[in-house]
Amino acid sequence: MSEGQRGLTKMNKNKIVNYTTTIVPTWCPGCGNYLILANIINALKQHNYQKHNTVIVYDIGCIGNMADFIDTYGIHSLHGRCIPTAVGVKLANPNLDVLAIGGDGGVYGEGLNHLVASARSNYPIKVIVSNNFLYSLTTGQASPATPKGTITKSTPGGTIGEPVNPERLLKAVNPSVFVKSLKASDIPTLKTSLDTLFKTKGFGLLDIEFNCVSFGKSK
Ligand SMILES: Cc1ncc(C[n+]2csc(CCOP(=O)(O)OP(=O)(O)O)c2C)c(N)n1
Ligand code: SF4
Ligand SMILES: [Mg+2]
Repeated sequence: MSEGQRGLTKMNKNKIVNYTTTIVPTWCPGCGNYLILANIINALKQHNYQKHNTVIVYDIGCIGNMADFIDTYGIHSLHGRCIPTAVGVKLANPNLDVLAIGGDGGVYGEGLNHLVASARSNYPIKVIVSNNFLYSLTTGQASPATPKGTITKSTPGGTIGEPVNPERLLKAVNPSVFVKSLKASDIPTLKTSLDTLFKTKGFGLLDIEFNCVSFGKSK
């Protein structure tokens, strides 16, 4: 590392970096994504992530809109494709800090095989799932995370299959990865789990659950 680079690193450590943009989120009032956003920004600060060295790849959906609210490098990718895009970024430049942020529909549905493949290969990316148990941006169809028997617009007779369990799934394909499911409203656990995720050297996934206040069962 050159003298100049060392100076830059020292300077960044000593100042509080503001990771927020000026764009106001349009999520519904009370949406759990606000909690997830605030705590990701805290984790970026606490772990001294540098904007020029951080790439966040977003999936599609309500959660994908987070691409507008965090001021690092970012890619708003395709539905189900945040993980392979993030893996590609990391392989192209292993020095970058790379996160993938998606919904349950994208990560456990359209992108499930990408999730399994990247966990098996232990690619060093951090995956954060905003799990609202539904396809919410498209107004509330069932996703692979929807609890069995739930009546939705796309399942008038109730969902048939068991929901994907990310902890059991990923531990089965690679016991060494960090994977944890938690409720977004459990703020102490959310903070400590994000801390663990950010310290994880290999592949890690945090599944953060909340009920969609507009299309979820709490309505
Ligand atoms: C390849 C592809 N398939 C389907 C869609 C339509 N689509 C847009 S958002 C969405 C649901 C997103 O659900 P989820 O990933 O859980 O995110 P949420 O909106 O719940 O945050 C779907 C099916 C799309 N944009 N691209
Ligand atoms: S539809 Fe649901 S997930 Fe989407 S912004 Fe509104 S409350 Fe949040
Ligand atoms: Mg969803």
